[in-house]
Amino acid sequence: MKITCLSALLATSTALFTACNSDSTATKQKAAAQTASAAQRVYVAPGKLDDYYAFLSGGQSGGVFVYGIPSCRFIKEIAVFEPRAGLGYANNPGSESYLRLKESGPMWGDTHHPVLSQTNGRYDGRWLWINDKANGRVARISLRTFETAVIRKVPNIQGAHGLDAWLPSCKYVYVNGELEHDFVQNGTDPQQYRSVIAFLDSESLETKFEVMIVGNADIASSGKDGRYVFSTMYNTENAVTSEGMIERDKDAVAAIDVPLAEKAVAEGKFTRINGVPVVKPDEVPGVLTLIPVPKNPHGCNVTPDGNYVMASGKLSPTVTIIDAHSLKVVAEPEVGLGPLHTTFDNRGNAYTSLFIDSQIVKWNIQKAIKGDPTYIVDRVDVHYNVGHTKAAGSDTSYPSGDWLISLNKLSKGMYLPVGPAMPESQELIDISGEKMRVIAAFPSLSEPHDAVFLSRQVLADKVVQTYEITPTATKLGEEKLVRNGTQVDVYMTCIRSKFVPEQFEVHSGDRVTIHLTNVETVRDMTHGFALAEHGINIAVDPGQTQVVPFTAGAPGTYWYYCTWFCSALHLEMRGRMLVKPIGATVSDSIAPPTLEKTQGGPKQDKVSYE
Ligand code: RUQ
Ligand code: CUA
Ligand code: CA
Repeated sequence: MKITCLSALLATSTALFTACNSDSTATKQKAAAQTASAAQRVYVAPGKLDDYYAFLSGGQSGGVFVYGIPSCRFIKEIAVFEPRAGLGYANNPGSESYLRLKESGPMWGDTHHPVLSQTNGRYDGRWLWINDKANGRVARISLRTFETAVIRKVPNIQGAHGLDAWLPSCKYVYVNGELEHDFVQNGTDPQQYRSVIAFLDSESLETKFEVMIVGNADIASSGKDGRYVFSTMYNTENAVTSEGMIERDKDAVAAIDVPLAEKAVAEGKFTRINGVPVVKPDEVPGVLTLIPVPKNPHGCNVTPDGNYVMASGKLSPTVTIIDAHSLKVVAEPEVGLGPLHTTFDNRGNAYTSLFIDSQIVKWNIQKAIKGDPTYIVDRVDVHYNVGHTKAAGSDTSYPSGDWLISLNKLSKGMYLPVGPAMPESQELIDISGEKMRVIAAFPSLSEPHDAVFLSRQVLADKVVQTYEITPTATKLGEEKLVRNGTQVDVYMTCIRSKFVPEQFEVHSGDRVTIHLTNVETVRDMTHGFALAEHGINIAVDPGQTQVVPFTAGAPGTYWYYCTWFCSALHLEMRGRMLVKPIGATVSDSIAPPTLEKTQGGPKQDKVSYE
């Protein structure tokens, strides 16, 4: 309509102009009413809570973004595979988060697929798993604290891509190796290239076993009855060039019979490679079934009832519907150009993202299976080039059917121009009615791939107010300095608005370890500890103890101060590390200097207000 109006105006035809103008009054009124009702749908008054958490993967930002839905308000970034100095995460060599990340691989990651834990087909609010495609890792985030709890490197995998939990038990999370290589001989001959689908203990993330495949595994979705897990494969050619990867007319959906793989492992029918039992399908018939689908499929999504797997065509304008029990293809409805991912409501509809068409298409699953030509229900334009799409609860057995998020790769002119690079964009779509309705758009840092919604009710009594005090925590009144040659341990507490101690003495070159416990007992009273000239900045949440080692620099006075604005005396919340020359006498006392002593030095002259 806008375009028509515009061209009419440009044509400067009076007749057209009048027609357009009278038409536009009604149009404007309608648009205003629509805007108002859309605004109402996402309006969450200040202080009121959203209905859902949306966990968006962070892509090359290496973390997870938490948004409130429907308001689309950004709430938190969970740092996972990349240091975040502002959050005191993995930025101080020697701290717990630093060591955990460092031990697992590089200090950055590429997160694609957030997966929530389930019990009895519903989200249970325990954990969120996320993959690092770049460095072959998987992490588990605790939803009690919204912090990374475990990061593990997966052996034999390059390009840890598709991720899902084996349902219904969530005994394993499994991750797909997208990039084939020779992990047996470490050679370069493409003939020897293989990939694996790895099954990790869902809590410890230790790799329990792997199933070897020829070609690659891309996107993952688990069946719901404790038998098969599914993965799309776009490179069954096992090719090493993009032309080679699109040579065949058909690629596949891989179905792995998990109990059969477990049995093979128990019976010793595996080869141990880099410490992991690897099951080879030619030695264990039935463990891997390849279901042919049109070339280079992408998304893989099991329906909430567990009856079908949908493989989105990508290069084919179709979605292949596979019976998740018999593994037979039952239908291949055409949906539009560039189908990537499919998600579900609670009324038997599927929603497929169309990358090339820049649309979400809603279609009825049973109608498509029965060959009823009216299976397409609705289409809506998104802005622009959607990758993943996810409806609330779509991965569970009980989707909610109210909201859907469209994760768009390009935002173009959607937001104020901020240079050649623009933010990623998400759109929130109301799917509660027959017709879809785009309600809001919101930007984010680069680059969310996928998202999951979690109803706030699920976490209502699960998110902790404070960390549990650990046995190694420093208690109020028990602060101390322990010197052992050149190793100095300072056991410190903090509470509004004071560090104890407010001073300690070390020698230049000493290995100093600060053990800082935040003894606050209420939520949200985080304190920071930044140490001048030593590159140290940690954040300590209520109840938490952070340990940070460093080497004391040249002799002098170095202030440490709180980096989180915590109280009216936040700026005064600081203390001194007194570094003495090697060989000088140092005191182990952490008692504050006497008043007499502090007042002994020069003072500012009386302040005049003239
Ligand atoms: S991929 S746009 Cu990593 Cu999830 Cu499909
Ligand atoms: Cu503690 Cu600011
Ligand atoms: Ca192919």
